Parts: sequence; C-alpha cells; structure tokens
Amino acid sequence: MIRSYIALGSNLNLPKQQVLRAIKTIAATPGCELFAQSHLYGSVAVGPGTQDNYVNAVIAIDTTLSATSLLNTLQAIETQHQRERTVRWAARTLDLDLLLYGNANIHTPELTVPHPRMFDRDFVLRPLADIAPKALLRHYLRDKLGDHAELDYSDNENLWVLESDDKAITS
Ligand code: A4P
Ligand code: MG
Repeated sequence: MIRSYIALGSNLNLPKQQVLRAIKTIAATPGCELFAQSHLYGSVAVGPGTQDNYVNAVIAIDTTLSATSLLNTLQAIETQHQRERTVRWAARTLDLDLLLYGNANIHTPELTVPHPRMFDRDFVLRPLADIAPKALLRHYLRDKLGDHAELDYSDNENLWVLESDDKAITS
C-alpha cells in the first residue's frame, strides 16, 4: 500500500457537493482506502478573470494502484463530474491533483509528482497540514519554511475553514 495525498478543488455547480461526492467515489474505488480527510476550505480563485470562490480539501489514501493508474482514475472521476477542459486555470466542477505518491519523484509527460505547484498554494498546503505528519511537511517545505518554522495561515484572507466546528477526520 502506498500512502498518497490528493487535492480536490471545485468552483462550479455546488462545489461542496462536488468535493464530498468525489471523496466518496475515491474511497469506493477498488485498490483505494481513505485514510484521512482535511477540513473543507473556502478559497478565493487563483486564475483568469472573475471566478466564484473555490471549495478545497486534501485527502490521504492508501492505494495499491500505480501512480499512473491512480492519475487515470482521478481523471475518470473528473470526467464523471462533467469537468470541461477549456483554458488553463478556468473555473471547474472538479479538479483532482495527485500531490504525493509515497516518497516518489515522478517526471513523465502526463504526471509530475510532487505536484509542481503545490508548495506555492495555500489552498493546498493548509488542508494538507490538517492531515499530513509534521515530519512530511517539514521534509517538503524545508526550503520554504526553514527547519523549525510552522505553517501559519492566520492572516490569510483568501482562505477559510468552511466547517469550523468539525474536526478533520483521521481514521
Ligand atoms: N498532470 C501532471 N502532473 C499531475 C499531477 N500530479 N496531478 C497533468 C494531476 N495532474 C497532473 O491538468 C493538466 C494535466 O496535468 C493533466 O492532463 C495531467 O496529465 P488539468 O487538471 O487538466 O489542468 P488544470 O488543473 O487546469 O491545470 P493545472 O496547471 O494542474 O492547474 P492547477 O495547478 O491544478 O490549478 N484557485 C483556488 N482558490 N483553488 C483551486 O483549487 N485550482 C486551480 C487549478 C487554479 N486556481 C485555483 C484552484
Ligand atoms: Mg489539475
């Protein structure tokens, strides 16, 4: 089993439902077991033009699928959610990004892991920090944070917890 982290994002057609439904679908996929789920976050869209806010989350799964099969599975789920690919960073019903696959470094034309933009994006890092071990975050964020710094989003107005009463679910 490989521990893998997946980012979910949606800003079209009932985003919260899109994200929750996608988590259920991934959890029900043969070869994938849901291990942990972050809070759901609201976030201001990064991208062209004026777009609705996003709902973002990150999940951890344990999987027997190869990284390529997992990417294919995630893309099939995006398609089930009527994801349309127009311009880059356009509004979308569902975006599923493979952030980390064990400790693999992958560079193929279809797949780059760790996801190349994840370390620049608070809407990925903050939910990841809900569920990832501190040592893993430190390993990947050493350049950004230094050895001992903690992630701090308290002054980020572009990102907020949607369900502040619920704890992130870790099984
Ligand atoms: N691909 C390569 N590596 C990966 C990977 N690790 N995970 C390839 C997933 N896909 C990967 O993806 C384009 C191609 O990337 C795929 O065919 C796959 O082979 P895509 O999902 O079609 O395109 P995209 O998502 O529009 O592009 P990109 O560059 O992945 O966008 P991002 O970086 O995912 O950004 N603002 C807020 N607030 N919240 C968001 O969630 N998301 C985006 C999308 C922009 N702004 C946002 C948010
Ligand atoms: Mg994407």
